[in-house]
Amino acid sequence: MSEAPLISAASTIGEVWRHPLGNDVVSKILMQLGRSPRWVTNPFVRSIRLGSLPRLSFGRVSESFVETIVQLLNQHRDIPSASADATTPPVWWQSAVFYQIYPRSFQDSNGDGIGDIPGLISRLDYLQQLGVDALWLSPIYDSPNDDNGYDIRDYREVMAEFGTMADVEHLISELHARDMRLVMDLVINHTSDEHEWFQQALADPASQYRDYYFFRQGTEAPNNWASFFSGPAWREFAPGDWAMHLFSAKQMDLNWQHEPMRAEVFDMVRWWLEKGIDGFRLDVINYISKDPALADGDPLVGALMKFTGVEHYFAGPRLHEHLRELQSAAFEPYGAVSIGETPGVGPNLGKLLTGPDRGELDMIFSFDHLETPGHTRFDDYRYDLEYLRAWWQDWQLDYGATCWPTLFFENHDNPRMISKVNPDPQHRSALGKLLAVIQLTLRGTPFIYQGQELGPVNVRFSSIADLRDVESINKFADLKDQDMSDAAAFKGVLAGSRDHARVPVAWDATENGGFTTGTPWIVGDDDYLEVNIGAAWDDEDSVLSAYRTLIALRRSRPELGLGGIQFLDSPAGIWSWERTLDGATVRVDVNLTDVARTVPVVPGEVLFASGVTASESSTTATLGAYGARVVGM
Ligand code: TEU
Ligand code: CA
Repeated sequence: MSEAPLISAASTIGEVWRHPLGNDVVSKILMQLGRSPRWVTNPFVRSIRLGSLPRLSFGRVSESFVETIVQLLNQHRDIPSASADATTPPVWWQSAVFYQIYPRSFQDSNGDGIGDIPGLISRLDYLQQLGVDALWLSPIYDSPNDDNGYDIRDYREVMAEFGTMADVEHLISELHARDMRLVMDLVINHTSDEHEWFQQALADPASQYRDYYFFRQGTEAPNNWASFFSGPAWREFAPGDWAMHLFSAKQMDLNWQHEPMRAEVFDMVRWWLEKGIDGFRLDVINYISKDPALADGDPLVGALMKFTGVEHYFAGPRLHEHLRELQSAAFEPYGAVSIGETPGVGPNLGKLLTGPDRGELDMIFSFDHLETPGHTRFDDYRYDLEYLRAWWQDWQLDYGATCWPTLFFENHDNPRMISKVNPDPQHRSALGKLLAVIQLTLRGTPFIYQGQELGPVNVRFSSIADLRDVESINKFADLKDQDMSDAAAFKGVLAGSRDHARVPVAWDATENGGFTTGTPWIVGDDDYLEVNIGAAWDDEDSVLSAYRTLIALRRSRPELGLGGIQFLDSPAGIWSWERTLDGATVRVDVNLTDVARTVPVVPGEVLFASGVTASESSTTATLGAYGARVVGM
C-alpha cells in the first residue's frame, strides 16, 4: 500500500487537497459551507501554506486547527488502491436487497404496544413475498432504552419487551428456512451506564473495568467535546470523577485502547455468530479510536461540523488496526458480513475502510448524501435531487470503482425522504416510486427501511409530548434553555426528529394500523387509514407494488445486481444510466423535478414505468413530474 507524503504546517492547501483524507476533509468543509471545490483548487488558494492560515485568517483558523489537521492526515497516509481485485468472487450481500427492521415499531404480538420478535416472525412471509433477501435488525439486546436499544446493558440477553433468546433463535431458523439472512446491529462504541462493566467500574475505582471506559478526574470536564444529544460529552458520576459519552448521558464510550475490553467484545461477537446470524451492522464504528490525548476540539471545526471535538475521534489513530483485529478475530472465521455505520466518512477514507485488500469492513453507510450543502437534518428545507445525482454519481464512479456501495435514503435516524424533497401530496406516489427506482437500479446494495415501501411522509406530530427520541427531547430542552418558546423549540426539532421514522408500521386500516391491539409506545397520525401495506399490496399502482416489481427485476436481471454502470449525458432534470452484464443492458431514466420532461425512446422492453406518456414524435417520450422508466435492452 503506497503512502501519501507527510503533511506539515509547511504543506500547501493543494498538497492537502491531493491527500486522500485531506480531500475528504476539505470536501466536507466545503459542503458544510455550501462552497465549490474551486474555492480551494484555484492557483492562489492552493499555494497557501497551512502554517500561514492563522495569520491570513486573522486568527479564525487557529494554530491548533492546523496541528489537528496535520496530525489527522498523517494518521491516515495509506493511498487507496486504484484497482479492484477482479478475481474477488461475487458474494451474497452484493446482489442482496436488505430491509431494516426497527423492532420496537414493526409488529407487536402481545398487546403491550411495543413491537417484538414474535411479531416480526409473524410478518416474515410478507417480507419474503416483497422479495427482500436479508434483514438488518436494530438492537434487540437487554437495554434500559434510553436510546431505544442503542444503549446495551447486556450483549448476551434479549430485551424483555422484545421476547426471549428462544424467540431470536426461532427468528434465525425461520429466516434461513426462507433462504433469507439476518444481520444484527452491534453497538460496541459504547455501552449503557447500567452495563455490568460500567457498574463495577463505578463501584470500585481500582476495578479492572475502569479502563474499559474513559474515566478522568478533575474539577471540570476533561475537554470541550460535545455530545451528539446535546450538552457536554462528559458526565460527573461522583465529585471530580468524569466519564465520556458521545451520545446520551447513559451511553458510555468504550476505551478501545484497552486490550482486555477488545477481547471481551470479540468473544461476544463470536458468541452471536456461533448462533448462525449472517453478520452485523456496526454502530458508529469509525468513532471507536479516540485520540489518546483527548485534546480540546477546535472551535472552528466545532462550528463547521456542529459537534465540538469530532476531529479527535471520527477517524482516530488506531481505527484501521482495531477494525482489522475485529475482522480477523471475529468476522472472518464465520464469513460474516460487516457493515459499518460511519458518519462523516468520505469516499477516500471509505476506500481505506472497505477496499477488498484492506481486511477491515465489507460495506459502509456514509451519510453525506442525506443533506444538501449548508443544511443539517433539523433544517426545514427542500432537498434538491440534483445534489443526490452529483453526490451519488461521484461515489458510484470513484468509490464504486474499487469498493461496493450501499444505497439508502432512510433509516431509524432520519425523517422520511419524500417530505424532504417535496411534501406536496400530489407528488407523494410518483416521488416514492422515483426513489425506489434510483435505490434499486444504481450499483450497490440497497437498504430499504421499514415502511419506506409505502411511500411514507413525515408525521404530523403536534407537540414535544408526541416525541420519544432522546435526541429530540434533549434538543428541545436545549432550545428552551436558550429562552425559546415551546412552539419555537418544537419547530426547531420537528423537521429533523428521528421519530418520523419510528412510528409503527401501517399494516392495515384497523386501529393503530394493525401494529398493536394495545396502546402504541409512540403514536403517529391517521395516515395509515389510507396508506397501509394491506391496501397497497393489492393496488398495482401503489408504491409498494413498485418496490415489489423492482426487487423482482433485480432478481430477473443480474445486470441490476453485479452489473457495471455507465451514466449517460441527459438534459437538465433528467438522470440516466445503463447497467450492463454479459451483454445484457438495462437503461434507467428518471425525472428529478416536478415538471414533465422528454426523454428519448429507447429500443427494448419497458420493465417499469411511472409517469411515462408517449409524446407526439415517435422518438421521444415524456416523463411526468418525478417520472421514471426502466428499459431492458
Ligand atoms: O447513529 C449515529 C449517528 O450518526 C446518528 O445518530 C447521528 O449522529 C445523530 O442522529 C446526530 O445527528 C447511531 C444509531 O444509528 C443511532 O440510532 C444511535 O442513537 C447512535 O448511533 C448512538 O448509538
Ligand atoms: Ca409486544
